[in-house]
Amino acid sequence: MAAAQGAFSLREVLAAFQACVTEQREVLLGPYLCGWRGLVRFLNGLGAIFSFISKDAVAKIQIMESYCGGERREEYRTLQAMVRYELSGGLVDLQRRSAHPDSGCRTVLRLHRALKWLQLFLEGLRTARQDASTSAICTDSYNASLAAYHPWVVRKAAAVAFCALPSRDAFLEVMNVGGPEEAVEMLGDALPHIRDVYGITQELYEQHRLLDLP
Ligand code: 1PX
Repeated sequence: MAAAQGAFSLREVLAAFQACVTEQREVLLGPYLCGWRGLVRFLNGLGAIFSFISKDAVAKIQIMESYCGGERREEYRTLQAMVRYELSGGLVDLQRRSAHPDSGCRTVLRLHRALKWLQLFLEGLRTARQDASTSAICTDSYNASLAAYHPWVVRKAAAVAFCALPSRDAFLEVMNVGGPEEAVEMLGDALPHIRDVYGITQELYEQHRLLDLP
C-alpha cells in the first residue's frame, strides 16, 4: 500500500494534540477536535469497513463543534472552562441520560476513552517488531481500553473490522511520514503529547467525578 503523494500526513494530525495544552496546563478544545477530525479522515482512508466507527466519532466531534462555535463559545474554549460551566449550570446528566443527553462533558468523555486506545495503539505500533500484526496490536489496545465501555455487538463489529487492517509496515507507510524508521520516530515525538492530554483530562474528570457519565 503506497502512501499517496500529496496525501495528508499523520504528523500534522498528531501535532494538534501538542497544540492542545496551554502554559496553564489547560486543554484547548479547538486543536483537540482538529486532532480528532484528522484521525477520522485517516480512518476513512482505511476502508468502508471502519465507517461505523468514524460515523460515531464524527457525531461526537460535531456535537462539540457546535458548542465551540455557538453562543456560549467562550465557555467551551478549554476543557476546564467547559467542565466548570456545565457543572455549575446543571447541564450534565449525572445518573441517567435525560435532560442533557449530549452534554459536552459526556461527549468528551467518549473521545477521551478513545484517546487511551489511540495512545496504546500508537505505542504498540512504535515498539512492535517489523513483522507484527497491526490487527493484533489494535485488538490488544482496544481490549485494554474502550472495550470495557462497549456492548457485545460493538465489540464483535470492532473485532471484525480490525482484521481488515494492513500489515505494520503498510500501515506505517499510509501514515505518510516517510519510511518506517521516520514513522516510528514521529510516533516517539507525538506520544508524550497525547499522554499529556490524556493525563490532564483524566485528572480533571477524576476530580469532578465525571468518569462514569451515562
Ligand atoms: C495511526 C493511527 C490512526 C488511527 C486513527 C483512528 C481513529 C479512530 C477514531 C476512533 C474514535 C472512536 C470513538 C468511539 C467513541 C465511543 O466509544 N462511542 C460508543 C459509545 O457512545 P455512546 O454515545 O453510545 O455512549 C459507541 O457505542 C461507539 C460505536 C462505534 C464503535 C466504536 C469502536 C471503536 C474502536 C476504536 C478503534 C478504531 C480502530 C481504528 C483502526 C486503525
